[in-house]
Amino acid sequence: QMPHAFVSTDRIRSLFTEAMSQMYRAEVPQYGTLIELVADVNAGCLKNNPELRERLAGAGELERIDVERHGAIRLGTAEELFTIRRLFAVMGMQSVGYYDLSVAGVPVHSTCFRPIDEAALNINPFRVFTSLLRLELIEDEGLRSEAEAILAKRRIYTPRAVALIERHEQNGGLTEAEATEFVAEALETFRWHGEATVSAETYKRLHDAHRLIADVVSFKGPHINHLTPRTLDIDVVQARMPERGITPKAVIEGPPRRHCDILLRQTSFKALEETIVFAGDADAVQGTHTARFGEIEQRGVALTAKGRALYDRLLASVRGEVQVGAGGAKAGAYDQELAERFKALPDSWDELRRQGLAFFRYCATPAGIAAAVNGTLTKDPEALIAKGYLAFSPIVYEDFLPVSAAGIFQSNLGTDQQQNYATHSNRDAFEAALGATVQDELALYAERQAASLDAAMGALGLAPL
Ligand code: OOG
Ligand code: NI
Repeated sequence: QMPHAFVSTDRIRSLFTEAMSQMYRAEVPQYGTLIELVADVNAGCLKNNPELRERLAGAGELERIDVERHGAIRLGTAEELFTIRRLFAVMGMQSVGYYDLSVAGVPVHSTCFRPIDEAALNINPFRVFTSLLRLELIEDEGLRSEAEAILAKRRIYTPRAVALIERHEQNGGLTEAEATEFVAEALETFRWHGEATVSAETYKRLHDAHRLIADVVSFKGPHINHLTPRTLDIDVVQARMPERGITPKAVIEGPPRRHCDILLRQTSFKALEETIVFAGDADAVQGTHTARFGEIEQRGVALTAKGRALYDRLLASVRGEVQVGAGGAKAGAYDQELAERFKALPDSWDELRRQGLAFFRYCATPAGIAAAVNGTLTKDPEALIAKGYLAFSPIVYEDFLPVSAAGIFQSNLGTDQQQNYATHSNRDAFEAALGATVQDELALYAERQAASLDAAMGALGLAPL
């Protein structure tokens, strides 16, 4: 029997990424301007840094530099989250990591939907930061049940999108024609609707409870609220945004600029104020809503639990010392303090590796393979590295950072003010809604590192460690 002519989930993800990018550029022209600035800066970096160009070309990354790396949506109900998991599965994306944003004053918890295996990440690493509103954090009971009732009525997926998700689940894939249709149908969920589903009065009450609650509850669907291309020099893009009439947030989130990039650095431009029309009376009442923005990211090596603990400690110490205020006060002092304190984290690939602070991919070198032909080699990886028989390169961090995400949220809720206060996270409720457990990102990096080392040892004629 002929195998089904299914297209790969990687291809569906690529088609979807492209369609979403086109849609968002048309909806938010300032995002198009940001993309142009990023492309200019990336081109300049590659021109001035042949070594970087060569490294990216070697990793097969040059053609994909300008492809978006992530986007974000905010969902309102458990059912919506349950279905989004199935929708993203059609594109080869799974839930990785649990982020509790309530600790930063944002009433959501979140996960990242992304490809997990290395080949899929190389083809298209697109991921979506997906948040679920925590209605239980609305204090006013009346408002809470009103919000629940409004959300219960909406249908954010087209019937055809749901049918195609089911077909994918039953048949194990989609044909090319089905995939094309699926992408168009799935895109509808992410589209912006300027017509609110609530009256001006209801919107105001939701907004007064939290701006984010108004954003999630007042509309027909979970509009994509930003897309994020990758930049090769985030500091330059941040500095040059105003030249193009774009207002960046006050500080770049994440680690400071370093020789060896770690984790994730990101910054965004402020959400736009857009005209909306409220539901209700015959006379359409107009208002404005701010939700949609643009962001850029620069990724570095994934840190181990030990490295991450050091990162978290250093970042917390900076934030304890300098709090960036509303309107960006003290941003300069924050940046300086960040650079200063992070000197405690080694800034060489070899030190990061030796101290077990970051994850690396190992491979046998041609010299090592040649030497293995002539005799048995030592099994000690450090000795093999010293001889030049075993090489290593950083594994890129593919996930998000909760403190940074909170900063991005805050900035786009109209303030750069950093807040730090604590409540309870509720991972069990999140996973119950999702209908699956979220995968542990550290375990995924550790597996990739171990698999690369086993393969490298095999290539050197040695049994796995
Ligand atoms: C998501 C904000 C977080 C990131 O890159 O950390 C985020 C949102 O505003 O919905 O996108
Ligand atoms: Ni983002």
